[in-house]
Amino acid sequence: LHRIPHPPYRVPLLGDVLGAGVRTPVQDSMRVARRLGPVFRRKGFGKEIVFVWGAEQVAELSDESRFAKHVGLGVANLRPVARDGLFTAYNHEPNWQLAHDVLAPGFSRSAMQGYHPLMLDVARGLMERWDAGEAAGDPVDVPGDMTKLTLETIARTGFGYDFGSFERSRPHPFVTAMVGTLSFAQRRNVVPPPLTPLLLRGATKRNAADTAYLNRTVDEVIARRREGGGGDEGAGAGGTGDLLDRMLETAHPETGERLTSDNIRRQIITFLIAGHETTSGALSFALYYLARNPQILARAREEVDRVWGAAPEPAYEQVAKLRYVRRVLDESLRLWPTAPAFAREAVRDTTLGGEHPMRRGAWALVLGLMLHRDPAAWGQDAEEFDPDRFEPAAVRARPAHVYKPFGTGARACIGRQFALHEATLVLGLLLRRYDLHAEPGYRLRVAERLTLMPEGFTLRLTRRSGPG
Ligand code: MNH
Repeated sequence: LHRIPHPPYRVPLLGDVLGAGVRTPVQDSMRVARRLGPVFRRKGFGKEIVFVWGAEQVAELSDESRFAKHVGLGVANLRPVARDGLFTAYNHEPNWQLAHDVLAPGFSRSAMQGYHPLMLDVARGLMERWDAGEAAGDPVDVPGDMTKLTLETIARTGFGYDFGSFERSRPHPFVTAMVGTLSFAQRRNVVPPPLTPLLLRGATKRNAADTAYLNRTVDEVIARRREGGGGDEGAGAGGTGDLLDRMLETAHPETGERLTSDNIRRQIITFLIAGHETTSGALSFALYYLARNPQILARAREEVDRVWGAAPEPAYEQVAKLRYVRRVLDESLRLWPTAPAFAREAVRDTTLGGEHPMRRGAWALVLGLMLHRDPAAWGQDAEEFDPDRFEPAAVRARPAHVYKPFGTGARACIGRQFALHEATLVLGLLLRRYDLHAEPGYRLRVAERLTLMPEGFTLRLTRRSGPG
């Protein structure tokens, strides 16, 4: 450990707090990373964290024979809410494999085809709202509205549940409670445990209320499905039903085991949380970059017009054909991976980069946000937004393991295709229908609440003349 560089001014107890913002720990780490290089450590309140972002070292940490997911920091702080749900389960917990196997078919191509009409329906709901607002000339709150959209999408496709987000002027209380538990989890990372009762007393109480509210909502979702019987308002297509049907009705194909009702509750909360914040941020950053780069926007829109033609609504197959729109998303997730870091632990004694010995169980945080900006992998212009980096030839020319917005290995994101289909569809629909006008004075500020989000980002939208 002593070989790993750390910031120069260390204060007893407080550690490397100088220059550390409580609200932006991830972005602070970017600055430290640039100063200290591909492997460094930071200490806060007695906790020492090793950060890794060099392409070579991350490639090693991606080797599943030596490393696995580590449930720590923000992920661990979600345990009280999500317990052994897919995202927060420890590798050794039997419910991980069980739930993974039961739910994996819910993310297959054919399942996605079933979700497509519902995703379209949710997007229509957003555009109706925006059309009405256009008449009034109101700018739209992009992250706020994207969050409504992605929450509605996962709730309706996954569980046949409608939060009515677009009909509300304020976020649904579920969202408020969820954001509450997320920010609480993040704040617990930066407050030393002995001081938690003192500094976070009110917050701890509020968190308990938030958690209770999340549980109640989820019980209601399950009760409605049980009352309603088959859940035929779910994804429908093919008769396989949605994620909730799968969890209630499917036994493991080999062992015959089923998920317990408490575990189903954990999975629903997990999917409602994991299934929308990050996608909402990805859409918001993509819209930010599109609005700022007229040539890129023109190219993306030209593709939408060409691929979708005069069809009133795109068919499932027409979404994956938006290759350039997809690259805009990939590039947005490169510069701002909305899940900016993930943790890896050694599964046996090993040495990282030939110089850092790690015992079994020792862990490090992969700072994807910086990996994605490593000039050694991405070139000297790594800080610039350029979707052409994701042209197939350019991708082939880069080393593996330099792009990890969805994590890595067995515990990588199960919702990746879901998120990409949803986000590409929505960007296509919006590009076809609206001209985007950014506030001239807006400078990107990134808010952190475990995930990243462009803060205070608004757009004025006008209906485009022509198709759409
Ligand atoms: Mn998602 C795991 C990023 C969308 C459900 N997700 C992960 C991980 C990352 C991630 C990174 C791995 C975390 C870790 O190693 O600790 N996820 C994203 C991003 C988007 C996203 C950037 C959108 C963009 N995720 C989604 C969607 C869903 C979803 C949509 C559900 C519909 N994600 C999950 C689940 C896991 C996960 C569940 C945990 C998988 C596992 O451990 O088996």
